[in-house]
Order: sequence, then structure tokens, then C-alpha cells
Amino acid sequence: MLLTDVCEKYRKEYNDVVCPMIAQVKPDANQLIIESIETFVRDSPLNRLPPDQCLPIFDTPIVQFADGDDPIFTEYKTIIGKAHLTPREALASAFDSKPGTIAPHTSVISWILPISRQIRQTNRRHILTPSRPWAYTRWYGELFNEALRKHVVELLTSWGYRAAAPMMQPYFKILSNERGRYSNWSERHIAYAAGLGTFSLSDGFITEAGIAHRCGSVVTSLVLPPSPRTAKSPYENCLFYANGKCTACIARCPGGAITEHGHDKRKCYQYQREKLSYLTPKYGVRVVGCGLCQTKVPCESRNPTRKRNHKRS
Ligand code: B12
Ligand code: SF4
Ligand code: SF4
Repeated sequence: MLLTDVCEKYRKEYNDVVCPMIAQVKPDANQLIIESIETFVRDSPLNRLPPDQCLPIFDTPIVQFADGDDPIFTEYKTIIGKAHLTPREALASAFDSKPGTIAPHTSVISWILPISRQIRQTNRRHILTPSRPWAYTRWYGELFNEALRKHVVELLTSWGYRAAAPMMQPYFKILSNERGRYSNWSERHIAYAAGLGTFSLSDGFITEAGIAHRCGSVVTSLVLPPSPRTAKSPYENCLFYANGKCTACIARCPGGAITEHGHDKRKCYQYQREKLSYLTPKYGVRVVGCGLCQTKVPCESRNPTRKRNHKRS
């Protein structure tokens, strides 16, 4: 059979634009994607803190990959909720297609955007409300994160692959159960699958660059070798679970949302809704996040369970 026949057969079978024989594997794709994301973070004017746009909002990102068909994504339907999408479902829904026929293989690109030291320092001084730069990070930082998601989707599309950022799709939604709010695409659980870190007592996701970050992801039909997931438990990077000695985030939380039993999402949401909403017009943003549990804590900018300190301060 000629290559063109295989392509034609594939197009009919998968209703796809890309033939796997010519487009499934792209040598060095992981490295090219990492470099493209790093450059975007370094050069984009959106990654600058208002009003003077001098300081970067985020430092150099950490980028890793997961196999979209890794069984952990099906486990998330039990751990998070039935509505949580597998990468295959997320990609198929974005193209109005069926999960079984969207592509022979799916991969996930997941990134961590560490919040810059200057911004973290301003929040360290606060005890009840977030600093203005932290509030800007929640608002303008997420606008930048959205631009990055679009950038990665465009890069993969320009190479001839299918790609989608689930959090930017119309199907993305935030739901609620007895434990509080959750979504059908949890960026932190995606980052966990890609081996980028673990959860913690405060629920925050502790990476090698710490807990003070925002994260994002894109699903694609391109085959990308997955990064190793070395954590032995979903809470390995948190000192509370490592030696029971750290409870710094409990003391930092003004909403009483963190105890030795974990993070109460309802209390956290309530605190931010009821006590902080007056800040939105003051700071000129549409939503304010507190994040005091992510600054002035041992896990702020490094993995605190590592013997040798991470270089960031
Ligand atoms: C809904 C939401 C909230 C809710 C609920 C948060 C939550 N814990 O889920 C509320 C309003 C409380 C909230 C608050 C904040 N949020 Co918010 N929020 C989201 C949103 C939109 C969805 C989260 C979601 O789907 N959660 C799913 C549920 C199930 O997660 P969970 O309950 O924490 O999961 C636990 C269990 O699954 C458990 N677990 C049990 N068994 C097992 C087994 C395995 C194998 C695994 C892996 C896990 C596991 O582990 C988890 C931790 O305990 C995400 C964006 C996104 N799409 O991901 C941002 C997001 C989580 N928020 C973020 C941030 C920064 C904040 C705030 C700091 C506010 C701010 N901006 O200043 C606070 C911090 C709260 C906290 N301590 O974690 C960041 C988190 C980054 C980070 N550093 O961890 C995210 C990822 C946004 C982003 N794009 O970066 N948020
Ligand atoms: S402050 Fe301590 S207990 Fe809280 S998440 Fe960080 S390491 Fe864990
Ligand atoms: S975000 Fe604020 S209210 Fe929520 S757990 Fe952290 S410190 Fe507490």
C-alpha cells in the first residue's frame, strides 16, 4: 500500500486532517515546545506587572508532558468526579468528534508559571488580604496564561496536529459537590500526571519551584514522550505529610480554611467571596484571590522536602 493510500484510509477512518504516518512523531518536539513556551514567557508584554509593565509576573516556566491515555486520567473520574474529562475526551469534544476516533494517540503539555519573587514578597507582608501585585497575578497573570494556552495550540496546529486547551473550551465548567468547588479539567491534577509535583495540606500544588505559581495545559494528537512521575504519593512534597512538623499554611490562612485535616474549599471560597470582594473595584480587577497560604511558607518557592535548597529565593 502506498503512503498516500494509508493517509487517505486514515482520513476516512479518523475524520482527521493529519495522517499519522507523516505527522504522528516529530523529532525533538518536546524540546521545541519547551523552548517556545520559555520564549513566550520571557518576551510577551502580557507577562508584565501593571501599571508600569516593568516587572515580570512569572519567572522561567517548568514544562513537562503526560501520555494522554495514561490510566491516571480515568482514575481522576473517581478521585475528582465523573465529569472530569480524560485528555482524549477533552480533545475530541473540542473538535466535535468521538474519543475513540479523534487520534491514535494523545499527549498533554503541562506547565508551571512560578510567580516572581517581587510579587511573592509583597504578599508575604499581608495577613488578611492579598497585596495588589498578588491580585494582579490572579487577574492579569491568568490573562497571560490564556495567551500562552493559545500560543501553544497555534504552534501545534501550525505543525499539522490537533490541539486544544480544555480550560478555554466552551465545555469547561466549574461544578460543586459536598466538598466544594471543582472543575471538569483540573490543571493541578494534569500537572501531577505530568510529574510536575504533588498536592499538599493546603491543597496547593508543590513543584520544584514551590507552591506560588499558576499552571496550564494543552492536549494534542502529537506523540510526545511522557515525563517521569516519580512521586511516591500525591502529597510527597508537603512537609506536613513528610514529617508532621510544618503547619505554616494553617497559621497563614485568615479564613480558617486549613487545619491538620486539610483544606476546606467551602471556607476558602467563602472567605474570598465575602471578605475580599470589596477589593475588586479597589484593585480594578474582576476577581481577587487570597493566596496567603502560598507565601511566607517553607514551600513558597521550592520543594521543601528536598535536602538541597532550590536556587530561587
Ligand atoms: C475551583 C477552583 C478553586 C476553588 C477550589 C480549589 C480546589 N482545591 O480545588 C477555590 C475558590 C477554593 C480556589 C481557591 C484558590 N485558587 Co483556585 N482554582 C479552581 C479551579 C478553577 C478548579 C480546581 C479544580 O478543578 N479542583 C479539583 C478538585 C477535586 O481539587 P482538590 O479538591 O484540590 O483535589 C484534592 C483531591 O483530588 C486530592 N486527592 C485525593 N486523592 C488523590 C489521589 C491522587 C492520585 C491525586 C493526584 C490527588 C488526590 O488531592 C487534591 C488536594 O488535596 C482551578 C483552575 C483549574 N481548571 O484547575 C484554580 C486553581 C486550582 N486555583 C489556583 C489558585 C492560585 C488559587 C488560590 C491561591 C487563589 C489565588 N489565586 O490567590 C486559592 C488557593 C486555594 C488552595 N489552597 O488550593 C491555581 C492553583 C495553583 C497552585 N499553586 O496550586 C489554579 C490551578 C488556577 C491556575 N490556572 O493556576 N480555587
Ligand atoms: S506550608 Fe508546610 S504544611 Fe503547608 S503546604 Fe507548605 S509544606 Fe505543607
Ligand atoms: S487562599 Fe486564602 S482563604 Fe484560601 S486557604 Fe489560602 S489563605 Fe486560606
